[in-house]
Amino acid sequence: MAQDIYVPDIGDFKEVEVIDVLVNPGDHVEIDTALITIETEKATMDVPSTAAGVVQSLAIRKGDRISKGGLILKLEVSAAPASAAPAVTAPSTATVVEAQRPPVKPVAVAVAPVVAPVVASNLPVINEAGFARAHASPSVRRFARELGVDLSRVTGSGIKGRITPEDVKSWVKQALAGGGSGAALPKVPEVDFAKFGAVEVRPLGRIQKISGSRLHASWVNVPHVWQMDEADITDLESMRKQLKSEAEARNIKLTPLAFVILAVVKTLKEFPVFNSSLDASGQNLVFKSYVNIGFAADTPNGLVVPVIRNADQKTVFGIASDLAALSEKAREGKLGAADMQGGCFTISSLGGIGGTAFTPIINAPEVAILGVSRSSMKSVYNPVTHGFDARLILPFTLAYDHRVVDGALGARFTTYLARQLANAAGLLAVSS
Ligand code: CAO
Repeated sequence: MAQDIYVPDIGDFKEVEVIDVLVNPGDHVEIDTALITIETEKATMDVPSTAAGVVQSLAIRKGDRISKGGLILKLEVSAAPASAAPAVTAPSTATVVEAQRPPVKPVAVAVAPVVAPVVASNLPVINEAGFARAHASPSVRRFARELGVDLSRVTGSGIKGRITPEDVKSWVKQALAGGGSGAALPKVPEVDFAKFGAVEVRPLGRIQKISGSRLHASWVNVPHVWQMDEADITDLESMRKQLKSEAEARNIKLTPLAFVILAVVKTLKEFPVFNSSLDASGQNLVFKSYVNIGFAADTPNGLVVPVIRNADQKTVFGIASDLAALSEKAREGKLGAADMQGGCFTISSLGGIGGTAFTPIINAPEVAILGVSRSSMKSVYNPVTHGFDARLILPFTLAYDHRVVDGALGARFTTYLARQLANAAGLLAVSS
């Protein structure tokens, strides 16, 4: 037998927005099962079923506006309709809603029935004040209680940031995946782009998927600080030009990056903590006596990081030669796993493309990365002549793991590095 289910008495509210439809045709519902969630100016509340049965058809959709007596859905009921209809479940604020169809006395429903949490042992203790303030319907609150989820930690992806059952589920999944740390990430809202125009879906490439998850792991695990600085490379650039013919004779292309690597190696020797890594426990630093420098290479298949081994034992020509050979191998997609392992510190150079600065993500478990941008001529004050000189200035950014490196040390590193780059003769003296 079919039975219509109507909106009960919801107090003085009229034309209230339906912010969620909680059932679909074919679903079995019991008396009290939440059917829809509505939102008034004061509260969010669930409207429960007044009968048990199977949903035949829905009369409303998300976003519709309803008032008392409006049809919600048709139900195929197996038994006689329940004589006493339940109340609208308590709203998420402290308001107690009077609601019955047919109208009867107001009934207050406990907001927080304490059910033994299913996964509570892995989740942080619930902050009751925060839980009470969370923007969620009673059914979602009940669901969160059952799972032991503190709603104050969950970010809502629903209308006006309302927390949906899916948000609670994904929070639990992430908390469990995070080894019980409870450090769940808020979900990025899902958008049906096709609703707004034609779209084409292309899967990410293999390298993008691998580097994407490593970058994401670093982004969420490592507290980054970015220290910007610039170096006067006027003398270094003239030195590079002088060395060009010698490089060509050796069949080597000498780009500024080879000199930057040389200067970084010297700086790492001065500040060995930047050549270390935190061990898996996060309690110890592993210092390496070798210096292997990774560099980000842009390839048709995505970003890869080949490694120049023992860069501290190489001349600028040796470094430039490795740089060119590994870059070519990378672009041809021929790098082996060994070519990309053992790095201590990474350099990402966008100098060949452009830009004045960027903030690179650390290639964890390394503790720092250097981002190099494009050099340009600038007018620089000369304290001796009190005039301005045209100088070639190279901007760069050091990103470091703040668990390992303090701000003062980060600034000392960049200052020292800038000094090495400015002192071309001194730099090349170490590059025998
Ligand atoms: N300022 C001004 N010019 C620069 C420069 C700088 N900082 N760095 C390089 N150049 C110039 C070079 O001298 C070269 O000029 P010529 O062709 O006139 O000699 C030109 O730019 C191109 O250099 P290059 O890119 O071929 O060579 P490279 O050694 O500088 O870099 C490599 C090699 C593999 C790092 C680079 O090709 C590359 O892939 N860069 C992109 C890295 C990347 O994607 N990083 C972002 C990763 S996400 O954080």
